[in-house]
Amino acid sequence: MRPAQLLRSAVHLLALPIAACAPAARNLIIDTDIFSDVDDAGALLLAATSPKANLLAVNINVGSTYSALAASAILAHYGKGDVPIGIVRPLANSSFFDTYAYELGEYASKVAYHFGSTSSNTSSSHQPLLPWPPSNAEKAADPVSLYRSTLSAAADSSVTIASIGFFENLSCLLNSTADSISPFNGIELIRRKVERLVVMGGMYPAGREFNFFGDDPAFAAHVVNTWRGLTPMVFSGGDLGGDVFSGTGLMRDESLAGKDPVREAYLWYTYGAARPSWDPLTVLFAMEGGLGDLFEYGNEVGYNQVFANGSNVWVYDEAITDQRFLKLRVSNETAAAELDRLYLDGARAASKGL
Ligand SMILES: *[C@@H]1O[C@H](CO)[C@@H](O)[C@H](O)[C@H]1NC(C)=O
Ligand SMILES: *[C@@H]1O[C@H](CO)[C@@H](O)[C@H](O)[C@H]1NC(C)=O
Ligand SMILES: *[C@@H]1O[C@H](CO)[C@@H](O)[C@H](O)[C@H]1NC(C)=O
Ligand SMILES: *[C@@H]1O[C@H](CO)[C@@H](O)[C@H](O)[C@H]1NC(C)=O
Ligand SMILES: *[C@@H]1O[C@H](CO)[C@@H](O)[C@H](O)[C@H]1NC(C)=O
Ligand SMILES: CC(=O)N[C@H]1CO[C@H](CO)[C@@H](O)[C@@H]1O
Repeated sequence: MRPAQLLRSAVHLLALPIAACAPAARNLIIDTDIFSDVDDAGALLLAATSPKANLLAVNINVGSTYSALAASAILAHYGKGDVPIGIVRPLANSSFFDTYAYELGEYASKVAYHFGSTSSNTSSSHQPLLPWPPSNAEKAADPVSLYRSTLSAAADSSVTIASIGFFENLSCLLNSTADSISPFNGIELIRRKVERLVVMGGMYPAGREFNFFGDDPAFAAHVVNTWRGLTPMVFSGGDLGGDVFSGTGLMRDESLAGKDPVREAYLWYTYGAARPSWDPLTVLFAMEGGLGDLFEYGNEVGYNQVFANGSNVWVYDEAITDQRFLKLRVSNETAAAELDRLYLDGARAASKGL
């Protein structure tokens, strides 16, 4: 991108959202692959504890019973045990193991087990929605039904969807037809109810990233390419969060030892090392009315094209002005420090029963 373009885009953005009287809390649906990386747990902590988010639903796009129970235990710990959870079928008792580096440990089943029991020793008085044993995961909703009912019940143009994993559920939502939940098909529901889609996936302005190719890349391509023109879309790429290492503040706070599910999840997964922040940064952006202090946009015009092989490229088309990709406006240290502050604030408030 030419520098002049960048400058124009920065000026344009300053004028945009901050003045627009944002509601106290944004309606948010999170679509997560909480399983193979712990940053989904950090993202759920943020969404569950931020006053800026009104978490309406969490959909899980990996079919592990532990993922459903872990998400449920995390939400319940932060006082959001009543937020409905959907998960893809079929389910299996599958756990993620140390596959390509020592640092990447299993955490979902441990969170599910240690924080999902009814005799949970957390300080929260809220019972998890889906407590241990894993068979309780079958009680989670069907993701497409959960999307349809949540969107139907929401005010028009009021819902932000943050996609921080794979795309099968969103693809199914797009393909869904009128039913007993709503007379509108998926595309009409999205057009009416969704304010914008915020996607963690891809590389900007071009490249190849796990969330687009890691499952079936055809679903990513279907969602991103079909969504064009339905609502604004904002993309947070592998390049954005990959260099922002967070979680150490939470892991080092001994006063939370054994008490906070996300703190323990980070320790079980990274053995104390900070972790890239793809999903937390994406959710942080999604909860903001505007750009907030950490972000700027990397483009002014054009759209994201995703190929069937999971690669993506930004197409600079002057006619399309409702898609953006994010860049950090601050250093990676500043962004990581802000995430660490928010994790700690949320975890400490929950541990005090606030
Ligand atoms: C998971 O394991 C439990 C026993 O802990 C069993 O009852 C359940 O059927 C298993 N679920 C699946 C999907 O294999
Ligand atoms: C949705 O429909 C498109 C074709 O319109 C298809 O390519 C895609 O696989 C469908 N999604 C799912 C999840 O079946
Ligand atoms: C910032 O980026 C540098 C270079 O990639 C990296 O070594 C460092 O760990 C990062 N710091 C944080 C706090 O993310
Ligand atoms: C909570 O207590 C149970 C048994 O009472 C124990 O197995 C579990 O490890 C504890 N959880 C944590 C996170 O310390
Ligand atoms: C993916 O497909 C696109 C379009 O066909 C192509 O340009 C690109 O080279 C492919 N990428 C890979 C990694 O195969
Ligand atoms: C179905 C589909 O829906 N895709 C996955 C996401 O959720 C649906 C249920 O709505 C599962 O059947 C799919 O496996």
